[in-house]
Amino acid sequence: MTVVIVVAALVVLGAVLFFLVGPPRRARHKGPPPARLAGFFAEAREAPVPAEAPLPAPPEAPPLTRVPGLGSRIRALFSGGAPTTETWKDLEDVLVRADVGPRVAERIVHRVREGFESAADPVDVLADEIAGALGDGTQLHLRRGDLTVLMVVGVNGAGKTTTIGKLAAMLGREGMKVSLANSDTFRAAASEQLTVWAGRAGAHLVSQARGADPGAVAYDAVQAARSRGSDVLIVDTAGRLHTRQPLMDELAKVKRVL
Ligand SMILES: Nc1nc2c(ncn2[C@@H]2O[C@H](COP(=O)(O)OP(=O)(O)O)[C@@H](O)[C@H]2O)c(=O)[nH]1
Ligand SMILES: [Mg+2]
Repeated sequence: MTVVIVVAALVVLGAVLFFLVGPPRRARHKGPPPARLAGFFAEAREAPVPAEAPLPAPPEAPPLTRVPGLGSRIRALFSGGAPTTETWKDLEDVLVRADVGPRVAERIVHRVREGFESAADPVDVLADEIAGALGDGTQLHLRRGDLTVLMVVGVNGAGKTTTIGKLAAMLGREGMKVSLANSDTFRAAASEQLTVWAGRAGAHLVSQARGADPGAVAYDAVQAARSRGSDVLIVDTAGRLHTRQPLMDELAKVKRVL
């Protein structure tokens, strides 16, 4: 009871004060700043802007050194006159370092050694032998007037995307209409990389956001390639090791979808 009376009294007192004094004032200023502040602003505007301190010079970059290509390394081996046993061993070593399997490297060097004449360019001789070692199984078996789909698979960094760029350029030069599909939806910037290659080769690209289903990209790409009347569709895939079964199953799915 006492509490109710006290609360009622406080409410009445508050209402009376409100009518007598008005609402509480807020410390808000409208209009121009008071004279002392105006002087401060004027001074600040006229003060010279301090010159920017010069940035410290960037550290000296080390000079770019060009790694000699395979051809120049091989010519260097043969520059000292007639090849010795050491030269042939070094040549085998150069090939193995360039990812040629040891057995194939040995076979190639053996063949080059057999037919080598001192006047010949070792790089030309080697190129012929390597082409021979690759065999004739590189026909693309394209079906003219119909869509041929090439699906490119392999381990990471093997050169799938780069090779697709080269294939697209080559087929384009042969007068074929080429479409590319980016079913590598895993690697960062894979789409950007293939976009650059498609642009260079004048090919049409089908791509989706990173993380999309690679099978869905492949499906869309076939539809798009058909409706554009493309002769060839080259499908890029994310690199994987053949020992990773779930990743191999994913490839099998993309192939089924295609
Ligand atoms: N020198 C050289 N580098 C290559 C060749 N093919 C690919 N590369 C490089 O190898 C790296 C991996 O190639 P990429 O095509 O992205 O491999 P992917 O992961 O199989 O698609 C890139 O830096 C390419 O520039 C080639 O024929 N010669
Ligand atoms: Mg790639």
